Amino acid sequence: MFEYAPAPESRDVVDLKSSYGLFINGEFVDGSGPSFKTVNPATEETLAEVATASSDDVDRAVQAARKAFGVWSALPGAERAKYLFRIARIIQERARELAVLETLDNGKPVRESRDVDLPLVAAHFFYYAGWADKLEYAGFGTPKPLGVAGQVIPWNFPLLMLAWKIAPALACGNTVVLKPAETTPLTALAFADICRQADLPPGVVNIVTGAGETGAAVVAHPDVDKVAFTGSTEVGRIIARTVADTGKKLTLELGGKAANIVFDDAAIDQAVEGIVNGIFFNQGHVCCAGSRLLVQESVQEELLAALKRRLGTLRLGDPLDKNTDIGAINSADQLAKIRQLSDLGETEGAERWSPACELPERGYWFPPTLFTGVAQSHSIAREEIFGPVLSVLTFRTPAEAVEKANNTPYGLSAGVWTEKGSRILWMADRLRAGVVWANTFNKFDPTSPFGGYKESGYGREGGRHGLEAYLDV
Ligand code: TXE
Repeated sequence: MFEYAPAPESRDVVDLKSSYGLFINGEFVDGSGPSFKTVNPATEETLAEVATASSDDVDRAVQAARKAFGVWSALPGAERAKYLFRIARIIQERARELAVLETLDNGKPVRESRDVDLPLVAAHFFYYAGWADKLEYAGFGTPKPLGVAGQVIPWNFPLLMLAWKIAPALACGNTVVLKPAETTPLTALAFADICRQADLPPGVVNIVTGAGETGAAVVAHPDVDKVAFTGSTEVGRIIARTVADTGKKLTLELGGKAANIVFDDAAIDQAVEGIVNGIFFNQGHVCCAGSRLLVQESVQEELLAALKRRLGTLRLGDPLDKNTDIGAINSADQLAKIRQLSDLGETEGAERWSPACELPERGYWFPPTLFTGVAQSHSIAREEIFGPVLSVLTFRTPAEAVEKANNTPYGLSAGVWTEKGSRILWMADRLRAGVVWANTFNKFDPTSPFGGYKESGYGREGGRHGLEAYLDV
C-alpha cells in the first residue's frame, strides 16, 4: 500500500560558505561595515555571515557601474541579449540549487521556490533578453538607457524581485547596483556568481548587502540615475522624498490589501483554491495577496464551510519537504507584526479561526488564519498584514463589492470569481487596482505589466511597460 512519505529536498545541493562579501566590479570583496548573520527562519540556525556595505563601499559599487555603463550601453542590443540569454540558461541549470538556497534563507516551501520562483526568474531573463535588440520597435522613438540604476528589493521573493529589476535594466543598456533585503541576501550573491559564470563585463551588476542604511546610501548616491524600490509603503515614502530633490527617475512597488471577490454564481471549489492560493501562497508574504475575501452574502455559509475544510488539509512545516504547503515566516520581526495585527483583530471584535495545526518548536511560524465578522473599519481589513491571515467581509450587490474592494489606500490587485463574462468586465472597469484576475489569482507572467494605483506605488514592471522604467524615450 502507498504510504505518504515526506520527501525532503537535500540541502547538500547548496554549497554554503560561512561568510559572504560584496560583489563590486566583478569581484567578491570585503565590506567595511559590521557583518550580519542571515538565518534559516524555519530553524533559527545561522546560515552565513554577510558583509555590510558602508556608504564608501556603495560609492565604489556606483563608480564601477558608472564605468561599466560606457561599455555596456555601447554594445549592440544583440550582444547584450547574448549575455542575458546565457544568464537565463545558467539559472535554469542551477535552478535546483537556487531553489533550495531560496528556501533556506526565506522559509518558503521548496515546492514554490522550485515550481514558481525559479521558472519565473529564468523566464524574466529570457523575456527581456528578447527585447534587447528590439527596443527601437517598442514604440518609444529612439530609446536611450538612463545610466546607473540603484535597486532595493524585499525578502518575500528575493531572486524573483532581483530578476524583475535587473533583467529589464540590463536589456535596456543600464548598469546596476542592487541591494537585497538583509534577511535574504544569499540568492542575490549566488546571482553575482552567475554573472561571473556568464562572463558579464565587470561592473555591469554590483550587489551590495546590508540593512536599510545601505539601501539609503544607494538611493541617495548622486551618480545613481534611476531608483527602483519594492518594499513597505513607509520606506517607499522616505525614498520618494529623497529622490524628489534630484533628477533621478523612480519606480515604487509598495504594499497592498487586495480584495478577492466571490459572487454567488462562482464555481465554489475553484474559488476556494483561488482564495487559498491568494492568501496562503508564500505564507501571505505577497504584496498582491488576496488578504480580504469579499463573499456574496447568499453563498457565505457554503463557501466558508468549504474553505475551512480545505484549510484543514494544508500542511505546515519543514520548507524543504516537497509536500509542505505553508513554510516559515521570514523573520522574528515579521512574525511579531502578524501576531500583533491578528491580536488586534480579536480585540476589535472579529472572530478568529485556524485549523488544528501543530507549530514546530523552533523557527518562526504562524498558522493559516481566518477572521469572520470583519468590519471595514477593523485594522485587519485596512492594514497590510503580510502573513497567512484572511479577513472575510460580505456584500450583496456588485456595486457594493466594488465600493468595498476600493475602500483601501492601496490598489495593487484584485480577484473576481463569477461565471458571467460581462460581470468580469464590469468589475475590472471599476476596480482601482493595477491587476485584476478573473477566476484565478496570483498568476504572473513576464509579458504582463505589474504595479499599483494609489499608495501601492507608481510605474510598472514586467512586459513592454517595464522597459519604460529604464529608458529615456
Ligand atoms: O520592509 P522594508 P520590511 C511590507 C509588508 C511588511 C512591511 C515591513 O507589509 O510587513 O512592509 O517589511 C530596505 N532606504 N512589505 O521592514 O523596510 C530594506 O533593507 C532604502 C511589502 O522588510 O521596506 C529592504 O531591502 N532602503 C513589500 C527593503 O528596503 C531601505 C515587500 C524592504 O524593506 C530603507 C516587503 C531606507 N530608508 C515588505 N529602509 C512588497 N511590496 O512586496 C529599509 N530599506
